[in-house]
Amino acid sequence: TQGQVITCKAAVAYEPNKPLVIEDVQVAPPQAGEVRIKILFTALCHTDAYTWSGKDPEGLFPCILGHEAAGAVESVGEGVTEVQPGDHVIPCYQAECRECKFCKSGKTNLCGKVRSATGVGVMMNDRKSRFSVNGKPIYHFMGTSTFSQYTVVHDVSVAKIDPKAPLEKVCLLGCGVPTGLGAVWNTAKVEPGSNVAIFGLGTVGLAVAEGAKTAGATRIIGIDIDSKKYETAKKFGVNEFVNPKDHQKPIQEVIVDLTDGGVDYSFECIGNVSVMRAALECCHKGWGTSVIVGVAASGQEISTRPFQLVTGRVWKGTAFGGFKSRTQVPWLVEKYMNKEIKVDEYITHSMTLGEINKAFDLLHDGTCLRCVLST
Ligand code: NAD
Ligand code: AHE
Ligand code: ZN
Repeated sequence: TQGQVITCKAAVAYEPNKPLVIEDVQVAPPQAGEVRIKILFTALCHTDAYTWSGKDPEGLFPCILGHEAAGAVESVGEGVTEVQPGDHVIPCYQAECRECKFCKSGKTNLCGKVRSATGVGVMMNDRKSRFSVNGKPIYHFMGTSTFSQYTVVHDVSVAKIDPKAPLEKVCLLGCGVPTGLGAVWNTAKVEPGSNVAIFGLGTVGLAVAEGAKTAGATRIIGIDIDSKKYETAKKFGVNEFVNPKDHQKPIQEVIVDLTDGGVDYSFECIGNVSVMRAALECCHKGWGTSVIVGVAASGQEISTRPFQLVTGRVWKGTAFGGFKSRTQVPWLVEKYMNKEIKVDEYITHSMTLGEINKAFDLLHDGTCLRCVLST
């Protein structure tokens, strides 16, 4: 198949919110600096649903969504040296080129090399898509497009992993789990003995809990409007639970009262701008730090009284938990293999690519954390 167009099945999003269509898609060979990957397993993340909803200004249609996956390299383009056919890999929507201003800064995991292309659904080389259906181009998404049996990505967006790692599990290390762990370890840098509040106990919030537990946090307070979330959350380290619906007062006041003035760290893992405000305002005066992890829709804005920051609270955000993807995803895979981090526990459902619309329905069901599709 090397050097040839591959025809395979992919789930195409033709229009916002219209069911995805399983199509025969043509996938062009990788050009210079590109890698064609046979996707074996892909999970769904709420960010896919967000873009599908039409609220993401970077969501272009028709496109192939998906960004949490694992597979094997099928072929590589000219000049690609770090991976070869057969290597097991995780596509990384957050690239790492190790050469750009961002990568060299030592201050961020964001990478500038291919971002201008991945935000508009094309490849860097020729600003075109490698996907088509009957000659009509289909946009890429987040530089990954994993809801397909084959995809083409930039070489700076590929993490080569231990071939012994079970791909049906470690596909989760492409997004949600690292995001939560890294929000605690890299972005907030939670110290032992800290009090932590987590707003939203989906996969991302639970991974924050796991990160907080391993960082030695003392009180890990989970906040969710679905009380059923507490039972599962306990297994990830949450040791107190508050449902905002059980209280008359604003939730930030409830947390401040519970914690003698506020928490040391809070995390917003929902994507709701009023909860982002509450998460900042439940932080302790003088030092409390709040990290925004959830993705809010285009056009939404955050607000608070500047006095909240004047008096020492800190407002931050995180993308992919601050992890340098190509370097650290393989390290996270090793941590999983050594049983130092959970992954299996986040997988509540398994299906096939053909059942993807059913899998999207499940995202809105409180019992689903991650659904893994075999392609
Ligand atoms: P999820 O939907 O599984 O979890 C959200 C949880 O929040 C649910 O348990 C829900 O009951 C709860 N919730 C909803 N409204 C609430 C409210 N007002 N108060 C308290 N709880 C409330 O989602 P997820 O997969 O865990 O993802 C969470 C967010 O993180 C999404 O916005 C996703 O797009 C984003 N995300 C960001 C990054 C990043 O790099 N920054 C990476 C992955 C995901
Ligand atoms: N395209 C959206 C923003 C989406 C967003 O914030 N994405 C997160 C990852 S979410 C993964 O589930 C991210 O890492 N952003 C950094 C980046 O460079 O995209 C919009 O609203 O425009
Ligand atoms: Zn995601």
